[in-house]
Amino acid sequence: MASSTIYEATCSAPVNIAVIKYWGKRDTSLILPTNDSLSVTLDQDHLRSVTTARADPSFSSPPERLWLNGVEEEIKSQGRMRTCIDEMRKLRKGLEDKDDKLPKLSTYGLRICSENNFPTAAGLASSASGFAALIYTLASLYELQPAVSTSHLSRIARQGSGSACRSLFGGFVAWQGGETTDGSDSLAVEVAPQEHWSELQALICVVSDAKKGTPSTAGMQRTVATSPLLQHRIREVVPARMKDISQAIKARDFNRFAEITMADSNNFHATCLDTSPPIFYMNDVSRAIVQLVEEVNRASEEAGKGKIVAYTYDAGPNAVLYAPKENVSLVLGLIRHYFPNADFDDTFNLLSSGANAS
Ligand code: 2P0
Repeated sequence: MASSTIYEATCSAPVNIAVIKYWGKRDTSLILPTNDSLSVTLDQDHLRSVTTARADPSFSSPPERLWLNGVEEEIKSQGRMRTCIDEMRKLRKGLEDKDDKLPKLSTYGLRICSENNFPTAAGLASSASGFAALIYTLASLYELQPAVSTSHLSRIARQGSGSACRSLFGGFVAWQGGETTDGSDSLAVEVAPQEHWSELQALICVVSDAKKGTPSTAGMQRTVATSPLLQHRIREVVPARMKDISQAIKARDFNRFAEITMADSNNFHATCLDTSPPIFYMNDVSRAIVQLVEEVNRASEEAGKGKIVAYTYDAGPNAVLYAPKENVSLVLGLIRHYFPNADFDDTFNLLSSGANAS
């Protein structure tokens, strides 16, 4: 029967910034990590990917096409995008097999458009929000929820980009690395929703918007292959920190949260330096921000108060600062005072409630 129904969905997903870092894969094709990680999902108004997908039986040759920020991208046959689309189709087919009345969307072609509301070159995690938005949009188009849980969807987003699995949830999110070889237990879970600790805010200081020297995917496997320190990180450092930071988040204990966040950023960058040849992501400005934060915190602690602010750095020189709302104007003032010539995007972001339909 010919149908005039349009099958289309638009959803968005936010960026997440890890406080316990993912760095290393034990399986590079399924994207299974060498350690658990934990992140904070940022406010969607500032940093998000928005994806629209349409399914139509007339879409053919090729059945799927994709545009990223207005430019058409090839969907490679062995690529991550292909895997994500195929896995989502399988889930839809499962529903269609159980219910004869459902339109056979799993047999239709797809047109997908995705845009970021932030510059991809800013060194921010566009692959995380991008794949999370793709998976959430296809889940909405295929009406997979509630039959398929968000954690189940995160297993598929993970196969697009590891950190993407964490962007399906808002607030505080753990990626449980899992132990199986098929990846069935490698998924994201919510540690606490955004409302749990809404006073916590994030400031992104874009130190450089140049494209990073060593891409994460290649860099992390060089670390796996050559860094003795990574083995210590995987076995000793991360398991204890995952427990400690989860407790700090549940107790809204900023002092402990800040201590663990900064220690893990430094441990991650130490493993990069321990890689052969070494990988340098932070630069002189990044290190100056570390010194400023350490000094501000020391002065506050000497005055009998707790830490004011925490830093963390991903695979690039840009600083992400976390601070309770009451400290935000002080931190902004200090940053502007000590870096008067820097053109930082110093908007404080609220935390986000996760992927959602637009
Ligand atoms: C993280 N990063 O936990 C860590 C911290 C960068 C430093 O996840 O190969 O883009 O696509 O799984 O997720 C960056 O790595 O790598 C990353 P793939 P991804 O956020």
